[in-house]
Amino acid sequence: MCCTGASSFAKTDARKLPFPRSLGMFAIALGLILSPSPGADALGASPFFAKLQERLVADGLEAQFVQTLYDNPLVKLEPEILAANLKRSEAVLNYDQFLTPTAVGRAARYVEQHRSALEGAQRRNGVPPGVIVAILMVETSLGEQTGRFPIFNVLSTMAVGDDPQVQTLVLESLSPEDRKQQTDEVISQRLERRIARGYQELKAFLEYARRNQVDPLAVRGSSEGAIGIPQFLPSNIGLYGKDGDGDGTVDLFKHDDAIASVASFLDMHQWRQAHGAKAKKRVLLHYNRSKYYVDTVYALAKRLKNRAVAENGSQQRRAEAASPGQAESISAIPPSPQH
Ligand SMILES: [Ca+2]
Repeated sequence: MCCTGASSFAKTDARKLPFPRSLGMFAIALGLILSPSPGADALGASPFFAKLQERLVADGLEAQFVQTLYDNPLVKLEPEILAANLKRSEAVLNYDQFLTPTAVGRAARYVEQHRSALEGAQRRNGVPPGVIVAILMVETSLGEQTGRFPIFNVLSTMAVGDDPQVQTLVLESLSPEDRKQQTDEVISQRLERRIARGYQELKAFLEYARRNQVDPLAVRGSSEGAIGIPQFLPSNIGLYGKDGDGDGTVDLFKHDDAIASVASFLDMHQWRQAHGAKAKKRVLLHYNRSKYYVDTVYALAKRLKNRAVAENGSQQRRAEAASPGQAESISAIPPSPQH
């Protein structure tokens, strides 16, 4: 389910671009100017990405690296993916699925399996395990659904989204029904936000790939460009990504790194300074601006905490029954099984 789609750090400082107020009129005008518009079989890298490559090199990326990437036949424009994001309505997504007994049970087992990383993150960043795990659950079902889209193509398409031909292709990918569900104004704003962050995220992604010896063409993620178990946008990997397993690289497809990175993100957004549900939820809003998302993460974290407390209580009672008067207080997380 990958980050409930629209999740994942939707926060960006959207650079305001001149954009038509009426997409309908805009599309008609473009159709007249550009007819016939490029078809689906003309979506190879060239010529859409030519200026983009120049810009990346001018901004410091190695020319040979950039050229080799864009020469690869796997690289292409993906207007359908960009269009799909414009028609999604997060309000109708089913967040209840994360609060079922089955989901809570899975999350609780995840806490057990990754206890060491979670406790380390709590020590370093003050973020409780339940909160981290709740985020990973809602983002990617604990790493099971990290996204199937080729990130390099997605971000490259966003980065050239201010090209009128690209915008036409994106709009043509929306069905009349899609167009009816929202006003042109809303569609326009959604597209504008993605265009505004496209280049910055692409550049951050390539820098991340270089730094961590990752093949950019091999990375798959969400249709919004978010990556890994915690669904970080690339610009956030550099800011908040942490090497949780100590292997020298940040790999958000690894659980230890994902856990450490979520804790780092929340810590740097003042989790420890936030007191009470309202303040904590305000911090979570930095992770995802959706109220539904935040309420769900908070509720799941609370259930995990209550469950851990209940388990502790029953363990303590068993210990007291076995050795009356000897039981000691234990942490909110039940102790590890002995191997
Ligand atoms: Ca690592």
